Amino acid sequence: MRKSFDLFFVSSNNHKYQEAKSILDSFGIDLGFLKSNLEEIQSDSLRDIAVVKAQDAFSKFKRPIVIEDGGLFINSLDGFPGPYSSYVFKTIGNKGILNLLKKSRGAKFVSVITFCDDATLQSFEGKSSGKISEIQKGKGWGYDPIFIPDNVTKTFAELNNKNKLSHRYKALKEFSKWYLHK
Ligand code: ITT
Repeated sequence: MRKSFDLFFVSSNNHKYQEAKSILDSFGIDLGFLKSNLEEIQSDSLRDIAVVKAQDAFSKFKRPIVIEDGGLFINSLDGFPGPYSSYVFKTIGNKGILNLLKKSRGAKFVSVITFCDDATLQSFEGKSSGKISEIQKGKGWGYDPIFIPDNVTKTFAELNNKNKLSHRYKALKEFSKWYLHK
């Protein structure tokens, strides 16, 4: 029998879903997956992008959903690629980012999780600060092989506890606190 869920993660990115599911599992929330390419407006604000994505997802599926918009913000590049992370990863990728960086390597990942149902629209944010590595290390998705979070020496791709300290973990933790008491 097919399992039914009260809450769905809508995304084109299965990696993000797997991480969100494992994080929400730890808070006792069961998360289903609806794979979809959502509308992404051009904006400097992750929250504005997330809200439009959430409204698009809710209008498509008419069920309680969460979506995420996030990205990698590199300090010495004034926050680039930020909201354009998805596009930049597909074009210049990690190799291109490493070539752009000469000295200052500080960066942060930001995640905005937005919940939407027929009555509520609510966003939650999580940040993970750290730096960009000299070379790619570990086998992970996206920017994981070049991002070293604060207080550790390994990249996200090399860590086995990324889901306990990531930007996504922090945003989903805030979401869970709210969702479980709503
Ligand atoms: P959806 O919009 O369909 O959910 P997406 O992959 O386009 O999927 P985002 O717009 O949130 O998702 O993209 C941000 C990009 O930033 C993502 O494609 C990755 O390249 C990168 N990224 C975000 N969080 C990451 C993480 O935890 N580890 C590695 N890369 C990450």
